[in-house]
Amino acid sequence: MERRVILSFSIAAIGSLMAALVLSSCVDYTSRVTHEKPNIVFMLIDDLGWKDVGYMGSTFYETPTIDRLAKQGMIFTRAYANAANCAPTRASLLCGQYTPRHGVYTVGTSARGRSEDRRLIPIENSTELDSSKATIAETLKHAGYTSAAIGKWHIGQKPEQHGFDFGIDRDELDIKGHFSESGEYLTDLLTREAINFIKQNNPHTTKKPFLLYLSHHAVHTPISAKKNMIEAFEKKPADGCQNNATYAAMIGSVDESVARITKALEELELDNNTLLVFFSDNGGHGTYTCQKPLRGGKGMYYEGGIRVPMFVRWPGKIKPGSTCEEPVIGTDFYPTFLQLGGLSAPQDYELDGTSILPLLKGETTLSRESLFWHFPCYLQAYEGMTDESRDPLFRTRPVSVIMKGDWKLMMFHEEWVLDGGGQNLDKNNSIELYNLKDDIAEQNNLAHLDIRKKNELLKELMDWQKQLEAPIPTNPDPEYLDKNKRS
Ligand SMILES: [Ca+2]
Repeated sequence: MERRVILSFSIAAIGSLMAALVLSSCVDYTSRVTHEKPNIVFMLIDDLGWKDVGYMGSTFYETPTIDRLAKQGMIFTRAYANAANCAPTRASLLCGQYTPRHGVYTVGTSARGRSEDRRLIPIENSTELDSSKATIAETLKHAGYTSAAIGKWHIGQKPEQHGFDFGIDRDELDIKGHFSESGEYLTDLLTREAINFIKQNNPHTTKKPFLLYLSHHAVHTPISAKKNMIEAFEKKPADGCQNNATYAAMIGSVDESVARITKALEELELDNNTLLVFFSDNGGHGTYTCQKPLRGGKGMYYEGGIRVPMFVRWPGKIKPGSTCEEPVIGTDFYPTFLQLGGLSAPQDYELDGTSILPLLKGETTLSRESLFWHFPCYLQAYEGMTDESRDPLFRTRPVSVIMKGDWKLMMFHEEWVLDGGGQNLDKNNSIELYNLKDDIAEQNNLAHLDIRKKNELLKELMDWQKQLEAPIPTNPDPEYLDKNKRS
């Protein structure tokens, strides 16, 4: 990859300056391709659960615009985040690689919870995406794209140091919780900034397509929303496990954001050449929402933690009212966007995803067979959590996962060590195997019943771990041993 050019700039001066800089260096290229390359608006919602939108079946939350746009495009029923919490999903999404390649496995420390409860020493976590990684923004520059990352970043450094032309992070704004000093709601503020970016980089003027990565802090904790919206939901009867009026109001503001962005695109006559992706970085928070029938929520590698709502809208290109049931994952966006930009895969940079463009054009399957997750860390349980972890202390312990068609195998490393690296034939239940088609709620572990399928998936998972040199936690935690000696 060519190294990126890092530019310092003031927000006010950027539009014309950047356009002039890039146009002067590659006028022929950009003028030739502007009309072929779509703009990309990627809306990433924080912690939005699989069932947290109307089109996925929620009746308590209200998302009229999201529902309408989803039905104008393609709804993905099996979209997955690359991890069950924020930072690793974002790192994978932006650099196009599975977690073992970049080492951002979790948020902060990999050793959450009490040391005496952790059987193994977890693998150390990187809290920053290494600058050697080429983000999608950096690579799309080669196709003439102008890019902005607005909102939650969460993977160290700044967006501008990772190839984005513009970046606006909450750290640069005077924000407490979800409100600015002047009382503006953060979701509204970020939307306003996003619309400013679109206007200042209008491709009709710049002759350059844009990538807008709008990464909302909603609906992450603290659960906090606009008063009038909360009051509207307080009057509404609960729907089973979805009943929090403030959380519903946060989702309502996300819907307003989608509406404002789409309206701006329409007013600027950009909507027909803009691909809009709606996605979440992990499953819903187990204390505030739920996504039944899926098991668990944020932080777990059961479906409730990693399966997320997703739709793609691209007027005139995607058949309205389409639904896609093929499993797709965050790392698929990178190669998809490369293809939209007319770029081939970089020669010396591994991409772990597969372009979903064939699906958007109406194919029903991809040639890719399996998806993988690797989380060699601990995440402590939440206070008051109602979801089904494996134990009351942790949302998850170290785990690796493979998904192949309807099958999903989870390898739990603590028990795997107890099983002598597989020598004890899964005596300690180190392996869980589910058929998601028959058992979407992951209630029936088939690891002891379908040995052939278990062995097939386990071998493929371990081959993948070797291929990516995924670090596996195997060293015992001395404090755990000490506690168990005493008791
Ligand atoms: Ca998140």
